[in-house]
Amino acid sequence: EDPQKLAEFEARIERGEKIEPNDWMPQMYKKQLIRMIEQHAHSEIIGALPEGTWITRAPGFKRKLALMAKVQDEVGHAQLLYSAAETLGKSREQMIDDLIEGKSKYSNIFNYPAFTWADSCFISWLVDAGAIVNQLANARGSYGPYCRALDRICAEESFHLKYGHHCVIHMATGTPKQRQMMQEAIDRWWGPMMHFFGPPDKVSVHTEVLMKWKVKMASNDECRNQFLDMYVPKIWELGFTIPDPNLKKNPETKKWEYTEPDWDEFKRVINGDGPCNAERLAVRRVAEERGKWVRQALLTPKTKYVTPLA
Ligand code: FAQ
Repeated sequence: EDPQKLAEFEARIERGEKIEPNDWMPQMYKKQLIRMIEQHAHSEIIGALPEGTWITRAPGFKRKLALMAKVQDEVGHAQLLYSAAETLGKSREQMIDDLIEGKSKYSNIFNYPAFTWADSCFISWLVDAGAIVNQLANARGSYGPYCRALDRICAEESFHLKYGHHCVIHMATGTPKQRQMMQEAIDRWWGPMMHFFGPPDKVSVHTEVLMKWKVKMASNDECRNQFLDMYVPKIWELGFTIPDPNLKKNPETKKWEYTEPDWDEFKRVINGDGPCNAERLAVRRVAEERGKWVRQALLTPKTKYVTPLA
C-alpha cells in the first residue's frame, strides 16, 4: 500500500473528515467495513425473526400495530445497511448467499428463542437499547455511507426503545404472573445481552484497527459499561432483579463490575451452534427461495414484457 496515500487517508480521519465510496482507502479498511456492515445488516434481518413470531400473538390491537411497524423497521434497517456495504463493492446477492450458507456472522442474541411475550418485550426495550448505544457511537465514525445509515437507524430505534420500555413497564405494573414472566425473560436474556457487545477488549480481535480508523468509536467494554450504566438502574427501579450477584458499580472507577458471562457459549452461538441458528437460517433460505420470482421479474428488462395492448 502506498505509504503517502495511507498517511493522507489517516490525516483525513484524524481531522474528522468522512471517507466516501470513491475516495482512496486501504484494502484493510474496506475489508473491515464490509465485514462489520454486512454482519450488522444480517443482524437486523435475522433480528426481525424472534419478535416477528409475536406479531400474530401480541396482546391487543395497539401492541400488534406497534410491533408490526417495529419489525418492518428492522428489515428496512437491513436494506439501508446492505446498500451501505454495497458501496464497498460486495453485492447484496453475495451477502445474502453468505448469510444463508452460514458463512457470515450475525448478532449472537437473535439465536435464542422468544418463548413468551415478555421475551419480545425484553428484545424491544433492552436489545434495542444495546444496539442504540453502539450505533450512536459509530454514527460519528469515518465512513460516510455507514454513518448516514446509522443516523437514520438511530432515529427509528428511539421509537422502538420507547415502545419496548412501555411494554416492560406494563408488565412490571401488572399482575404477579406478568411480573414473573418479565423476571423470567430477564433471567433468560441477561447472559446473551452481556455477550451482545462482543468479547472483552483484551481479547477483541478487530477493535484496535477499527478504533484507529474511527469505524468503531467505542470499544466493546465501553459500550457494555455504558449500557449497564444507563439501563441497570431502570431495571432495578421497576423492581426486577438481574441474575448476577456480582453486578455493581465500583464508586471509585465508576465502572460496572460483573461475573464474566459464559464466553464458551458465546463462541458456540456465533459459530453456528446456538439454540436457534439452524431455524433462523432455514427461515431465510425459504424466504430467499419464495422471493426469487419477484427478484427475477424486477431484473427483467421492461422491453421483454408483452402487454395485451402492445
Ligand atoms: N454476535 O473483534 P471483535 C440490532 C464476532 S443490531 C456475533 O470484538 P468487532 C438491532 C465478531 O464479528 C445488532 N458475533 O469484533 C435490532 C468477530 O468475528 P469475525 C448488531 C460477534 O467487529 C434490535 C469476533 O466475534 N449490531 O440488534 C458479536 O470489533 C432488536 C471477534 O470480535 C452490530 O452489528 C456478537 N454480539 O466488534 C434488530 C453493530 N460480537 O468477524 C432487531 C455493528 C463479536 O472475526 C431487534 N458491529 N462478534 O469472524 C459492531 O459494532 C461490532 O462488529 C461488534 C463486534 C461490537 C458487534
